Amino acid sequence: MEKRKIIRKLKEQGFQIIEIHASIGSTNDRAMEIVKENKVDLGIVIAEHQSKGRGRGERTWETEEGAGLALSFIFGDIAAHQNILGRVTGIGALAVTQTVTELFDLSAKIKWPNDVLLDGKKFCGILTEADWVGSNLRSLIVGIGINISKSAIPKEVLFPATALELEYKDSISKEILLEKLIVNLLRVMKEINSDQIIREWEENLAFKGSEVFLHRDGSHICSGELLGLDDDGGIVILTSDEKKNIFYYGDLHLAVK
Ligand code: BT5
Repeated sequence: MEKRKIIRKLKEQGFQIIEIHASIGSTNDRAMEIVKENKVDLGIVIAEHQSKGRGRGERTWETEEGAGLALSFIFGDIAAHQNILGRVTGIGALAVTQTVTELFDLSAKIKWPNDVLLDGKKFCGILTEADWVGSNLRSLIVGIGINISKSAIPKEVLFPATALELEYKDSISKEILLEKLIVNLLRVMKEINSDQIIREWEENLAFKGSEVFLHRDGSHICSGELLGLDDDGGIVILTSDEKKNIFYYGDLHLAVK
C-alpha cells in the first residue's frame, strides 16, 4: 500500500494518530496501548498482517500477509455517549456493507452481532472494545478484519468463510477499499444516535424473518423467528409462545429445516 498517500488523506480527515504496519500482533491491542498513553479523539491503526489477531472472547482472527486487511479505529470524541455502545459494532458492519455495495456492487449482509457475509459466508469480522476509566467510557476501539483474497481464509473456521476477490471475481485495490471504508465509517458514526441508522442496519440484517437459534458459550439460549433489532442494537426473536425476546450477545445461527 502507498503509505504516504494514505497518511496524507487521513490527516485531512482529522485523524490525529495514524499507524500503518506491515505486520503487528493485533491492531486492537495497539490501539488500546495508544489510548492508555494519549487522549485521542480520532485515530487509526492499520496492518496487512496480524500475528495475534483477536476475535470475541478467546477466539482468534487471522490476517494473512498480503491477503487480508486489519484496521482499528479509535473514537474518543463520541465516547461520552455510553448509551451507543450496543450500536457500534453493527454500525461498523453497516459501513462495510455500504462500502462493498458502492465499490463492487456486492450485496453484503450483517450476521448479528459482528460478522459481514457475502453469499452467506463471512469475509469480515468486527471487534469493538472500550477503554474505561472507572465507570467512564474514555475511548472506543472498532477493529475490522477483512479477507481480501482467497489465501486469507483460514483452514478451520467456525462459520463458512470467503474473501472479497472470490465474490467479486476480480482483483481489488486495498487503497480504494480502505479509503471508501473510512469515509463510510466516519459518516455512520456521526449518525450513531439516529433511529434511521438502526433501521439501515436492520435492512441489511442476515436471516431476518427466518427461524434462527442463539447460542452463548456453547449453550442453546433461544429459538424462534428473527424479527429485527431493538434501539440498542439487540436482536429480537419471536418464540413459539408469541413472546418477543431481546438479546445483546451470543452467536446467531440459521435453524436447519
Ligand atoms: C470476529 O470475532 O469475527 C471479530 C474479528 C475482529 C478482527 C479485527 S482485525 C482488526 C482488529 N484487531 C484484532 O485483533 N481484531 C480486530 P468472532 O465473531 O469471535 O469470530 C472469530 C472466529 O472467526 C474464529 O474463531 C474463526 O472461526 C473465524 N475466523 C478467524 N479468522 C478468520 C478469517 N480471516 N476469515 C473468516 N473467519 C475467520
